[in-house]
Amino acid sequence: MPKLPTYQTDHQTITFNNSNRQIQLTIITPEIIRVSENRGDHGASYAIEGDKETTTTYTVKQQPDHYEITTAALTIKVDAAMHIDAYDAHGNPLVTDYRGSRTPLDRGIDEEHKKFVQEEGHNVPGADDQNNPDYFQVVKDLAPDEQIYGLGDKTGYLNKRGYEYDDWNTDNPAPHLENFTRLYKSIPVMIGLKAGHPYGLFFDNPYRSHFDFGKENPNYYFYSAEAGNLNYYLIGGKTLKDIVTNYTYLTGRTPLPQKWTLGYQQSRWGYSASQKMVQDIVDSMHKYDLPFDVIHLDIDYMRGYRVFTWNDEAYQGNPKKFVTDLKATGTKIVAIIDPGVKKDPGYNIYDQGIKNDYFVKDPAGNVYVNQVWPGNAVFPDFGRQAVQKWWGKNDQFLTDMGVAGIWNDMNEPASFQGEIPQDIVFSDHDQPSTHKKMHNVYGHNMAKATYDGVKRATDRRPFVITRAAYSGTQKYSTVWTGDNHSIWPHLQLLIPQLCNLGISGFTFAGTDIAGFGSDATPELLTRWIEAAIFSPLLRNHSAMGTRAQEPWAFGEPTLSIYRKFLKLRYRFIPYLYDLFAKESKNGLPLMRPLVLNYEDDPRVRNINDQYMVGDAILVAPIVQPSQTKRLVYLPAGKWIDFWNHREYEGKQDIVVDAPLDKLPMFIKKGTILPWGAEVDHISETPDPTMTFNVYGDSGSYHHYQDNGLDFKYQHGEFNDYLVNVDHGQVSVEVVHHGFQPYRKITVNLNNQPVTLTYNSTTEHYE
Ligand code: MIG
Repeated sequence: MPKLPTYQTDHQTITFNNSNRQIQLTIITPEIIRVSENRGDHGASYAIEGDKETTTTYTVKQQPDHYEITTAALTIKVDAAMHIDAYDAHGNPLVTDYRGSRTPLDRGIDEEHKKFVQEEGHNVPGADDQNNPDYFQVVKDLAPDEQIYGLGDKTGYLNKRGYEYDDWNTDNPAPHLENFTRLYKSIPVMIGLKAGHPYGLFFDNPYRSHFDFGKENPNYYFYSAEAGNLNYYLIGGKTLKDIVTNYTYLTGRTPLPQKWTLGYQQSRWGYSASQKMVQDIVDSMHKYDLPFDVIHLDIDYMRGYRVFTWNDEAYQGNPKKFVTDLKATGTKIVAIIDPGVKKDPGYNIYDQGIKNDYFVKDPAGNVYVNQVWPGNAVFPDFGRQAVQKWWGKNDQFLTDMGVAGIWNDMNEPASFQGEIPQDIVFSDHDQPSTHKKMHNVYGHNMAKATYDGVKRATDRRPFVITRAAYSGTQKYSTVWTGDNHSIWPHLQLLIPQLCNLGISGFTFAGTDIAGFGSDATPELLTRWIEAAIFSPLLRNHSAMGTRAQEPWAFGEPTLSIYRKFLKLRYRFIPYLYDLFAKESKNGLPLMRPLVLNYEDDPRVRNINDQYMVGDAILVAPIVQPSQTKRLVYLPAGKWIDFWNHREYEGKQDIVVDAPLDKLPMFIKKGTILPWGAEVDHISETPDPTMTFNVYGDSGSYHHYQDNGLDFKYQHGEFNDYLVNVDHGQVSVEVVHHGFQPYRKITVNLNNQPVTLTYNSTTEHYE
């Protein structure tokens, strides 16, 4: 029998040694165990901040042919060959090493073809190049009944099984379809169900890497990386929800946003070239009675695309006045900032960066130049504290103008004259490193710098939107899915894409409504606003030169339908905000795949055209042209049609009518939902009243209220209401009281309103 490795324990780390390898297991919590092998890379994690290890009891047991490391939730077996196998508390296998050797597909590919595939961006052979001396791979068993979710913003379907992906952030303008292996973000987490047993697997290594989920061979899946340490986390839990909660415990959760960020946002590349164009959009929003909160300024507001400048002449010499006046009427401005700094001696940002040595350099020590929007440009070295501080401080140029949020683009980083070479010197936690290592965390570091800068400057909850991201960026920034197109497949894509982002920790996400590139049609625009109406970030954005797609662009009936859905969105903002308050504690996304709520039901394990909002709302949009009826799968329970209140038994497929102006929606029976007042934007003054709708005759619900702006809630300035309905008996309690309560609360019970008034003497609703 082969000899078992020796081992030592040091607190919660167990180090296994044999003649050629040293592998460590670190018990982070009973449900999270890290597996690592030092392969010479150093530098701390970008995804995980602070010490996550909690005091955990565990045992190490020696069996004849393996060791067993056991916590309350997980057992890891380590054998003589250092295979690592993880089981849940009942002995069900979760993540086990594949014992065979890989049998790669013969792709019959010649060199010319390889180059073509690479240029098309469909594949990055580098990440699975077994001839590279730094290459390593982790190959695990794939069960016949196993689904794999997560991985952030990847294209394709909810269940990633059968597909391959790469992590190497890229900006590819071609329509993102299911054969794309990579997009703008690298979020290397798998959330899996193996024979119905949930697990998570997080590979925390920013180098270029590759995932194959049974495409090469249905018996295994593998992860490979071009360099870096072996460093992965095995995550257990009783449910898929526990897995997401544990993963976000590790990498962080989206903090509570300002409430107005949940309002409707209108954008188009080109508006911001003049004050008049922006004003015209604002005026049209008002004229057509469309509720909204934000207008975005794309790159045209700057002087020659120089970041942290404003083309004042196009804004009547006083952009600050413009932004401030808009704010007074309830409209917020979000402005874009790219990382590339125009190479332009005499321009203050360039000069400061050169003087302080803030830009990345080639190995010979010359500042590296590539091209982006301003022409020749240089790139801040965001892996350095001083550079992050400087950048964050520059954001004050915008916040001082009254700009309410910052949109970070091009931070993969994208560049027009070929990709930045791998050996360009980028810092890694202040130590010299390379683009090869820092590429995938560039956007993360930029977003963090922006978040910190805006927080320091405003003391509001920063609203940052980023295109590139790494695991953990959710702590700092909202994301959007980049340059989609006005095509039906991209309307279809938004459901699995936002659901997978959500269970990968990125709950605050959205797609460009009606598509960025290509030309929208009235029907596509209509179905898109319906499908996306619960997407946490709700923004219509398009590329200059494409057909206009503002709500009014196609006249009636598109405008009226669009208006109806925007008004509906605002009614649901209190519910969405409640979900954010919960998410900031448990990491569970707002918009979620059905499998997250009903993992035991095999029917929901790859539903790509329905989603849920929290636990209460099931949404089944129309995502095909000319379709006016569809099949909807209702999972266990009883469901109430939102529009006509008809009740359905779950665990069945039903056919619903969905004419152009209807979004099929079902509310879980027994739910109480807050129902915001009809408003034209989210006001900064507290709502005086609140309404709750009851679906059924019993239920209970926690509702959260605070000022929706700053960090006072962290010092107790919020209310937590408990609304209870028991067979028609209504009660409301303020279980945490730290904010001005609603004067009146109305609970609609089977269309019978019950109104309660706050008695400030007894501090009760009566
Ligand atoms: O190379 O700033 O994804 O939203 O409108 C294109 C112009 C640069 C890409 C972003 C898009 C934005 C556009 N940008």
